[in-house]
Amino acid sequence: MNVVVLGGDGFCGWPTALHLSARGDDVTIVDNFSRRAIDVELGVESLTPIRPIEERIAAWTESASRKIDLIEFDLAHDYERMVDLLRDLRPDAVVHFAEQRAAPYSMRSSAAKRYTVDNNVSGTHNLLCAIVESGVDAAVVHLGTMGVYGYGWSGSAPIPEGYLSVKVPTADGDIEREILHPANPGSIYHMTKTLDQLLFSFYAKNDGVRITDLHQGIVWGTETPQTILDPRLINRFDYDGDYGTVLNRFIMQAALGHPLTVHGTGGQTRAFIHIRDTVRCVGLALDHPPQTGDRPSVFNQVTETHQVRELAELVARLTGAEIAYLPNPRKEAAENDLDVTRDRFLALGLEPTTLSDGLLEETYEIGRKFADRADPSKIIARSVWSKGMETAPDLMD
Ligand code: NAD
Ligand code: USQ
Repeated sequence: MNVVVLGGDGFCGWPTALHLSARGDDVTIVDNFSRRAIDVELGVESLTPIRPIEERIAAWTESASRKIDLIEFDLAHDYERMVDLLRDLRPDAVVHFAEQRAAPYSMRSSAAKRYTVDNNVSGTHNLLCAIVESGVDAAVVHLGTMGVYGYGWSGSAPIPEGYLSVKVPTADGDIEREILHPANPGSIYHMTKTLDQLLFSFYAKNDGVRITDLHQGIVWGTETPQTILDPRLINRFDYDGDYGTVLNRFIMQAALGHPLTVHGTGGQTRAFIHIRDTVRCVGLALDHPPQTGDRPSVFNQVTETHQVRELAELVARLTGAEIAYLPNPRKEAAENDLDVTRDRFLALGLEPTTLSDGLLEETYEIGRKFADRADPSKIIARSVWSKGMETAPDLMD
């Protein structure tokens, strides 16, 4: 399969590009390296020493005797480059990771809010519009988020895969319909993903674009069978207060001897998936695209759910770390139920990797190996959801 990976230099995009290349797909990465630029803006670096993209790609060719092509442009602003790329490469599919993906970053300032909306919504729209203009029938696989459903809206009712069955009252009795699950975003970032969903519905209906939207949970871990083949292939590991996600942060904090930073009571329940399963799921989605005229196909890309407090206790038990209960910089429910339907990937043969599979230790070892690269002053989350909200002081020099 000929596949373009938009955002292929990122945390999920890089290992996915390698996975697809390893299974025989012809891969072209597109990226504008905005994520690397945001690291510079925030004065932080990946915990792992990621190499420049050219060096990564050269190392892959040496390790696997496989070629990956690279094209640099900004999906949100270089529309003609996207049209030209589709016409030149005529890909079978485009995997779309190229968005600003951190909820705290999206809330840190007016500039970051506006950048996130502009980048994410324009990028997604440019891709869809370019597919129509080019006339190339490339299937789209987009990385969306579980956060489009929000947390706690439907209580303990299971969250369906994208569409909710409802009864619409009419004068002649109820009619049954399936609608997009109500959007209930908890940050500007999550809101952009709910806007993406509307763009997908329209372009599938109006232009017959074939779209799969993967509502992914929080990705943890860092390595995949391909990224461990050579140190130059190592994947990104974000740990800072804006980009670090909760489980990888707890594991890294334990490795550093930093208390585990639970926001509030830690009663928040979230969905998780290991990076090894992220790349497999994208491969499965590419192999099972919808037909022209179908509504967007939605998968919940999740393998397990956990409460934040329970994760902190697990990491503390395994490592002896202390737990710190801190003021929550976000506006979110202190406690929520989360029952996620995840039948579609299981039906396609996904064998889920779970926390119990020994990979916590693997991630902890990476945390220990690179602990001296961490800047403890970047750990506490300081982007607040509205002005004046309290944040914690640094807990370590
Ligand atoms: P990331 O920031 O590491 O990677 C995104 C990549 O896209 C970066 O390399 C960035 O430079 C590039 N990019 C951003 N805007 C671009 C543009 N306008 N033009 C070209 N390239 C651009 O993020 P990630 O963690 O790999 O996430 C990838 C996707 O998966 C995102 O859409 C995110 O919303 C989704 N997702 C991530 C997680 C997670 O836990 N990391 C969970 C659920 C969903
Ligand atoms: N949290 C802590 N302590 C921390 C960090 C986070 O208690 O040190 C809490 C947060 O308050 C939140 C939960 O952990 O309640 C999850 O936070 P997170 O930063 O791990 O995840 P989130 O902001 O939801 O975003 C991440 C990715 C995003 C993706 C999303 C999937 O950055 O790209 O869309 O996970 S989901 O959560 O399913 O919406």
